Amino acid sequence: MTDASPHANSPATQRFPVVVVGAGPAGLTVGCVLRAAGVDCLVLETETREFVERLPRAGVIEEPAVRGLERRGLAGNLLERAQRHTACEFRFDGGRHRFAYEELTGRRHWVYPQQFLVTDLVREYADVRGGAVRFGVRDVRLHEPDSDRPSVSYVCPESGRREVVACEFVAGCDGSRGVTRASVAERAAVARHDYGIGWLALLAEAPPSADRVLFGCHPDGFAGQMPRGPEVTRYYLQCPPGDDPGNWPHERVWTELRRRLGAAGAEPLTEGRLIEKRVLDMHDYVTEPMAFGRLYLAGDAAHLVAPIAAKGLNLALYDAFALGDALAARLLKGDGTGLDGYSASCLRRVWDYQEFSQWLSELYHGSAAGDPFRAGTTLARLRRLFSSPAAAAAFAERYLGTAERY
Ligand code: RFL
Repeated sequence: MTDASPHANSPATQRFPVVVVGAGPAGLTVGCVLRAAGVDCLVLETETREFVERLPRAGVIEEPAVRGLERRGLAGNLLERAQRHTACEFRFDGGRHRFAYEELTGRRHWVYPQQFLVTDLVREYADVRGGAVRFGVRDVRLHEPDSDRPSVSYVCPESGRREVVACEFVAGCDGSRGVTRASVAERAAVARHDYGIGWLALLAEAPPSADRVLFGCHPDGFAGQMPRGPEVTRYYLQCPPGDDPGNWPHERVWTELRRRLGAAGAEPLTEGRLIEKRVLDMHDYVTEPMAFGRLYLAGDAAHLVAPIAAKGLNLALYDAFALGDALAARLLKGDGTGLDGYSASCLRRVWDYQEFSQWLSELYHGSAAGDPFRAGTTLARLRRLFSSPAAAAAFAERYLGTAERY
């Protein structure tokens, strides 16, 4: 919500150069970058610390994002503990097709569950770099983000009182359901894309069935396996959008996974208890611009990219690096060039990644579209990845990430 004035008569009770709304990967990274530069900021988060540190979502991190974290002193545990992946495997037409992307790009994917990264970032921000953070706040509101003196208010969970924080800049990092994006809804242009496809997102208490990511492009629908660690594995099954996870009991899930990931010579799937089962409707959006007065949006607050290409966390981190650096330059040196160019340069990267996600969606789902023509072109696209070095190189480049171009 945007209110014209924070509190009719009461003065702001706290003052920070930057208020960061949201303690996800984007908000915590902005906070860490600012603290490292010596800029004070306050992070506001509606959930508890325990909740954000346990939320399992992403797991695949691109090499440029890892290097970006490393340069900012944020990759210690990740470098020590993450799995390095050098290849993935497509399964289609009854066969297994290994795609060795490291050989083509010299790059790897890093597999590190998002909740581990968030845990590292919270610790670094709050416990090591001494950043201020309030967890469990309620009813966050933005006030006058277009003015020179914006403020943010929230209801304190302990006292139940509304607290007001005066600031110079607001970083809107509160994800797809946050208040910062909603506060500019009337002024923003929002481009949306709905794939008309659902994914049943599963976490199985079982070691991975293969040490690489598997993509099953099957006439019955897409299936995927993404290793997350020695004891937990993520699986996906294409399903109708809005499907009820209750329609997917244990036996049905494993039967479908075996069918869609089945291929000659494939190792059997390692079954385990399903500890998460939720249906994600595949959709994207992009909010333009990403800057409104002194409010700067980052991560899912600005753009959502369906998990098809595993890019959302990566985009959130690239935004956060750029925003943290730009805010520090503006506040410490009076250099506003980074902030001026922030929205346009992030959006070029976001659209590039959205286009890849859309392209990849056809590769994953075209065989099951119920349209023999699309099934035929999808199979041709899949075969081309393994017969044309140019097509393989183009895919590998985008799969591994093109972020440094922007
Ligand atoms: P987040 O992580 O949603 O964090 C936003 C934070 O803001 C808080 N919040 C508020 N705080 C204060 N005031 C309010 N009014 C607030 N409203 C909300 C929330 O509680 C939360 O703590 O956004 P951020 O930081 O932009 O990070 C984005 C990523 O989390 C997201 O893009 C990825 O998880 C997407 N994604 C994947 N991305 C990848 O790069 N690789 C993957 O392999 C990958 N797998 C996935 C995914 C997303 C998934 N789901 C659940 C949609 C797998 C799944 C299943």
